[in-house]
Amino acid sequence: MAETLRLWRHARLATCDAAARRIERGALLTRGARIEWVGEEQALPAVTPDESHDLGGAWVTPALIDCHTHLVFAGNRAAEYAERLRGRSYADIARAGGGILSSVRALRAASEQQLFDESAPRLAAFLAEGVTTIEIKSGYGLTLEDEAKMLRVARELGRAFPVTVRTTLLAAHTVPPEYQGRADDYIDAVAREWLPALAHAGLVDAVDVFCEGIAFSVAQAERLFAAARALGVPVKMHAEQLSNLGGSLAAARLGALSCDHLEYAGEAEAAALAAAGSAAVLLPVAFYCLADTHKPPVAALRSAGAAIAVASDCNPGSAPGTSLLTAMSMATRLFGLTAEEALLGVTRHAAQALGLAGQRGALAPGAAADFVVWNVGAVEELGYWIGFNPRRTVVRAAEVQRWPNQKS
Ligand code: DI6
Ligand code: FE
Repeated sequence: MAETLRLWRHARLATCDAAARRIERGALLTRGARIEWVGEEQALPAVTPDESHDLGGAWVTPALIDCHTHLVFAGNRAAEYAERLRGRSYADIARAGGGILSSVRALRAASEQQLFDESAPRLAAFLAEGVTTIEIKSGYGLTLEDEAKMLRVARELGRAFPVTVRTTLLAAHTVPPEYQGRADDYIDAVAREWLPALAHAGLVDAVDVFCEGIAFSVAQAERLFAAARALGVPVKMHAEQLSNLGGSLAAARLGALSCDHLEYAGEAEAAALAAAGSAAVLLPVAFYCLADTHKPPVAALRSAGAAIAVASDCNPGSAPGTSLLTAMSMATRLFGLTAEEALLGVTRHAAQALGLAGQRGALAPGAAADFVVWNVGAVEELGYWIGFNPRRTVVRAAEVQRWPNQKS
């Protein structure tokens, strides 16, 4: 059966492709689930579409991509946040057995169904803002079975909701109690046993490591990355969040898809990431919630020509947020991104951070026909409103989504 040819006309387009064009009188043609043509409506090819949609002159962008989340978790850490408000530091709480380890205890005690039920409303909040692709990391299980449980829930969310889920194994998030004082043995177990088993089970799209004084060293990250490379699994890194250990230089050298956080990175790291084509993923909600003051090197990333992405980092500790639009606002105000950079950060560059460059995150021929129609007068409004959602209609795989839209 021939794939449905759909015309989407009378639209203002922010293409977010390599040319990052704004087209005031634009149109899109989609065939099946992909975009076939994008341009000025007056230049439309002479075709007879099966369906035609008049978008009423509204702004259209690629659907949003959240390229860094820890969305599947159990419980919350509001009590720790209260402690931090009284002056205790995140690292201090972590060293005392709280922090990530307190979420590990909660996750291990939760059933797969509970985990799904707790995570689903968070995912729904992202989708309501026009997210159709989201990365979800493991990292609160820290046993083979509990990491598998998290990744299965992430996959199940992708089947239950209209969203593409990319899973990332972050077993190297912190040293679990079973391996206290034996971080090298833990990395060996993850690299030699867990990663191959989970990858063969189809649960792993990428591997991540928290490279930090309170977590894992560069040498340990490199060992894990070598195992991932042997399996053909791409790698990413939480790097330079609280200090500079040289993680992002190593990750760039090894061709990581992305380095994330980067508050303590500098010009050398920015140049290395740009040269390697590793996306620089900024996580301003964590910066905000930790009352951090050390900013990522945005000017250096910009002048080096790095692909700057913006993500929510949704997690129960440092970033308890479910709004990618709010992350855009924070990336502009707190880190100095331009409105255009913030938009590219949740579209084209976020796709690159997930290894989906050219396939998603742009209104371009060949890309997935995932886009959002907005109730805005200018696309700059997307990183401007705080706590207000201007989404009108979400289109995924060229289908108007009845949910989360009020009307279609
Ligand atoms: N960096 C983060 O921002 C999250 N993980 C990480 O390595 C925070 C995780 C948490 O505090 O639960
Ligand atoms: Fe994170």
